[in-house]
Amino acid sequence: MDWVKTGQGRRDDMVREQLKGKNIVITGASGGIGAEIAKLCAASGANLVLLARSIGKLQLLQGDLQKRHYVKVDVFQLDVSDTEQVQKVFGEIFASVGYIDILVNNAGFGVFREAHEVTIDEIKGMFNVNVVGLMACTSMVLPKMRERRFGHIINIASQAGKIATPKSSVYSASKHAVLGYTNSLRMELADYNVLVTSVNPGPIATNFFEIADEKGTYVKNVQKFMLKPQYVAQKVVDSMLTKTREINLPRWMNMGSIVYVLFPRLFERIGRSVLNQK
Ligand code: NJP
Repeated sequence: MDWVKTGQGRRDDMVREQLKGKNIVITGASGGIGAEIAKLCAASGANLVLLARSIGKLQLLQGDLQKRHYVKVDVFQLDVSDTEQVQKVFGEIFASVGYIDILVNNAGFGVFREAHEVTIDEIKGMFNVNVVGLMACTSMVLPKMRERRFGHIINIASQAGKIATPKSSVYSASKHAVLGYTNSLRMELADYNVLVTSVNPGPIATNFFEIADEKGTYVKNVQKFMLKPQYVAQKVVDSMLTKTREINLPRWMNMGSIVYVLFPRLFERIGRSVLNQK
């Protein structure tokens, strides 16, 4: 009985209806936010293409989603930092599904250490995955999305792309790059009806910190305001095929970035110790 549904209930139905039968590609779908986004999209009747290096985890998720939701789920092993592999895999994706409606660039990782402690290989690793990989996957979908004048590119960036904090110089730089790219892309694609959204979360309870936070200091310090991956995923899915410029979570954290832009010197002076949680 639709007439008794709340505003939220009606919105959920609309999202579900919009995503039904759409082809959605998610990078880094073997765990964390990516896997949660995949579950919600499958529940909405979307066809999925799931990408990550851990093919075994992808196959488990594929089996589960197909059984629960009767949707088509393709999985491909892909290291997004290998640009030749990106071209090959996207060729196979187009051969399998024809076109892509939504690309979620989610694959990424961070290493939280002071700049002088990060190795050159780690610097290259973060930029090759978080930045070059994201751009390479985007390049693969752009020609068809522009031609069809339809599509949505969702880039998982970070609040670290807006406020750089101690011990995250390289990760933060990589996410600043993602935001710069995303903002330009949005303007380039505005006349082609292709939507572009950035997602800027604060800390989320995922395996991300197994690599990022070797000593567990950060996780301990920010435990009380860690976001649940299911919550972040729901916000991402709610934004699909809508003109959402940015998703900032939690909202209060984004206020910090606004104050930072307005009063950078003061913010760094006062905020340095508060921001030094790693
Ligand atoms: O992390 P995690 P999240 N090629 O570790 C994949 C951003 N973020 O879900 O390849 C392809 O559970 C990896 O798969 P696998 C963050 O920067 C997070 O939290 O099999 N895929 C796995 O599926 C990232 O962009 C927080 O190992 C690669 C996935 O990426 C996104 O959220 C806060 C890959 C990572 O899952 C998802 O991270 C924030 C590669 N080379 C932004 N390398 C947070 N958690 O606090 C990794 O602001 N993956």
